[in-house]
Amino acid sequence: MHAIFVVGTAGSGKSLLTLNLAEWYKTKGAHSVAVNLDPGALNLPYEPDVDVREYIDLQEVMENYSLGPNGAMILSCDLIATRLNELQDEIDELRPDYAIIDTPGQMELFAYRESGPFIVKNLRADSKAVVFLFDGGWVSNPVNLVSMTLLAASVQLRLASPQIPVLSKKDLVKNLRDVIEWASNPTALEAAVYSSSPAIESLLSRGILRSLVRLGFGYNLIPVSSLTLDGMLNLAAALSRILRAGEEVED
Ligand SMILES: Nc1nc2c(ncn2[C@@H]2O[C@H](COP(=O)(O)OP(=O)(O)OP(=O)(O)O)[C@@H](O)[C@H]2O)c(=O)[nH]1
Ligand SMILES: [Mg+2]
Repeated sequence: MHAIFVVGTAGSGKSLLTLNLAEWYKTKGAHSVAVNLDPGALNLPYEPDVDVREYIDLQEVMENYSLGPNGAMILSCDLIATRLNELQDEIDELRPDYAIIDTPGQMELFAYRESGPFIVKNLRADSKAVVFLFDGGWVSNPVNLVSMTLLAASVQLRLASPQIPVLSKKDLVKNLRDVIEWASNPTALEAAVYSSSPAIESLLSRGILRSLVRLGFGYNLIPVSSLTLDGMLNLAAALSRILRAGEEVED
């Protein structure tokens, strides 16, 4: 079984992409399952085959621990790790080729606390990949793209698994060529930041941009639209390369 974790900031398109990836593999004749790891999910665009909400009920966590909605969400995300065995058993019983795993809406509760790294590390699979979404509705501005680039790098550090950077909501991005170029070429990104925000003068901003250039730090974004399905083929090809390589390493 290959495990694909779909990670990204709130509203970046994780759940819809989970649905599309699961459907994509099904149409290719593979057996895929959609796993919901978001205890706070209210309306999912797919029917999860495995659902963390069967084990962790946000309302119950609020009542049992006398917490407000934010505290309950933090604790619920922490509790995901305690249910790994049950989730693993459920997934294994379905004997999928691919498990597409939709992660909590508030990414920081997954990636920056303990449960996300624990689940990614300890879920048993032949190979694993993380799909990190750069929200296409947000990164068309170069300053926003800089912060998303830093976020992607820090999430990669936290989850310590091969990461595929995806530009979500491709259909909404008017300056697609620019965004792709900026993301992969830090010198171009630096120039775009200065031309769009000449007032960026703080030493920190300059230092961050200089560091990206010095490190040659960039991402080859794969643009994908979950509405038109444009880009799914490229994403599936990138996943296949990473998952196959992961399998060889584990052999
Ligand atoms: N135009 C467009 N809208 C999209 C695309 N993908 C997702 N959306 C919309 O973006 C919103 C959020 O999508 P979700 O798939 O729920 O995103 P999410 O990351 O799971 O959201 P949370 O779990 O709430 O953080 C919804 O209104 C989707 O219809 C896309 O490719 N194109
Ligand atoms: Mg979601």
